[in-house]
Amino acid sequence: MKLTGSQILLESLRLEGVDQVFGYPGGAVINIYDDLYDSQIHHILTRHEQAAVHAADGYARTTGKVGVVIATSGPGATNTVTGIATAYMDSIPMVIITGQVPTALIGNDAFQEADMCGITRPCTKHNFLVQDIRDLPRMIKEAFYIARTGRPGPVLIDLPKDIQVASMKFVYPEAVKMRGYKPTVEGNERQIGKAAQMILKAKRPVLYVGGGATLANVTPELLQLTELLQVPVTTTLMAMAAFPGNHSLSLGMLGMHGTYSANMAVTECDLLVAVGARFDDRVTGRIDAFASKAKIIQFDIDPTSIRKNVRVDLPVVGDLKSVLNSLLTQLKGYPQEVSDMVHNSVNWRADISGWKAKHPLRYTSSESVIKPQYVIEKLSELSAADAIITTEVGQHQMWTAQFFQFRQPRTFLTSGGLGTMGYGLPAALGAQVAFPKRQVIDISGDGSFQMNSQELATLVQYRLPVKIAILNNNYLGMVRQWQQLFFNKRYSQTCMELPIDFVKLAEAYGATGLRTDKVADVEGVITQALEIDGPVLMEFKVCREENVLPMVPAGKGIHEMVLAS
Ligand SMILES: Cc1ncc(C[n+]2csc(CCOP(=O)(O)OP(=O)(O)O)c2C)c(N)n1
Repeated sequence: MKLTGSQILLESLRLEGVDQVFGYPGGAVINIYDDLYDSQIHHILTRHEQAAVHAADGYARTTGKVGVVIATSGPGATNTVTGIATAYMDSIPMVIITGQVPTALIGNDAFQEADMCGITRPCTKHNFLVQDIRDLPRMIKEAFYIARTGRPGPVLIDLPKDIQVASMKFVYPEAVKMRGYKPTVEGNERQIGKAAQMILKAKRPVLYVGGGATLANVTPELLQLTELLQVPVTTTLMAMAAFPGNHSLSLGMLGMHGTYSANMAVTECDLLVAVGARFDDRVTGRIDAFASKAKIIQFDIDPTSIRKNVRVDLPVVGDLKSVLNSLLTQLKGYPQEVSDMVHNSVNWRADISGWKAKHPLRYTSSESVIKPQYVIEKLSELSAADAIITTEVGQHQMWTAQFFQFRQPRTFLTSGGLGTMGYGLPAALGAQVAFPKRQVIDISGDGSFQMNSQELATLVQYRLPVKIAILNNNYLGMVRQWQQLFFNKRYSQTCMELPIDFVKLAEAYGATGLRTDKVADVEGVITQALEIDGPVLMEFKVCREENVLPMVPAGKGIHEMVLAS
């Protein structure tokens, strides 16, 4: 039987196991939307294409599946770019389908034409312009394969309108044959053996865990490794939920707003084992001071991430699951050496306990004004163990990383690489679509919330009970903090004085709004919000000039922290 291009697309999505897509229609995808009308695939209509991409991203981060987006040509497609770049920087598997003007008009400045392959080349793992319907099934197959294998990432398929309406006999390829794309799966056993020997000799080791650990689902292996070797673990922002924050060997986050103990441990360690982490500049601070006393082992699926930012003594390229399992097997072959190593690193763990006790994460609490950190502690305390937390970008994001205790993998969704304000609400939407029964909470600043607040409408339309906690300081707080510390308090364009009534805004969309400026009410507001069976916006009027500390000033080593007094 012959199928049209748009039918082929939907049938291929079905064969890839896709039952949920996010998108926004338009002339250049109207045929796809017409076929969607009869299809079993669920579609969520967001209010903005950027939000559709973040929603698919949130869906992908919580489920581990490939998120799928459909947008029309021209402005619809260009609206997806921030979402695509966000997913690209955080290695999130996604397939974005954009409509395109008919092939004969491409390059003619046709109505609603944009060169999406050109525009997204630097922010996609790969992209395809379909110029012949006979290529369509293969390109879709390859797009999903590329998105989910190796280091995952977004793949774009630009689909001209004439190809959506053309038809042919449909056969979906069974296998992918791509020359030049060979995602490494198994790590080299000899290299892993060398890593095991280096680890067994270490006296002051640290595991430095990044977002790759979440993507590879290696929380159980990390727990085994740390418990076998009694090695302390620090995570990046992206990996906060990949290792339980309440574990006695957890150091919390490292880097610019990391804990004192994590930053000191990395500075003083003799062996740093990086697991799916890319040595981002927010993590390393001044490179020459970063782990300068240590040998570095780097485990990563992506060969181009190896030695990109720092010198590495031993690289191991491979899927983290297989690499860590083979490392564990090898280590278990040396029980005496393992126990010697644990014994030899006793003083190291004592040093670390000392650092933790000397400078725990802290803030000055207040009876009269709500401290943002307090709200986050309460959210952490009152929410379910499997609650999914998203954030926007700014101070509230860092306070969430510092004061929320994450207990399970894939429960913390945040834009780590690109740092996209407006990410959290649509990502929460996508997570709630994936898990309708779990608590999903977006922790937001007043500035970031206004970047995609229109998605309140989507929450209400689809009855998605996302809870939003706005820590309202009437400032673009994180920028204000820098202006305070480094620009002599010249608060240029960071004050949002307009008294927006967020409660009324929530109500205008048909959601519930709650507000407080009283410390004593914080707990009650959160409890009430979590009990309400629908979307709720909580506005907490917080201390306006609170700062995120510790902080490593730009250009300093991570041991040169400004600490909370
Ligand atoms: C789309 C986008 N524009 C600008 C920035 C730069 N930026 C980073 S944090 C920040 C302030 C965020 O303010 P708010 O959302 O109110 O959160 P707060 O820092 O007050 O918690 C800005 C403007 C950004 N990260 N993303």
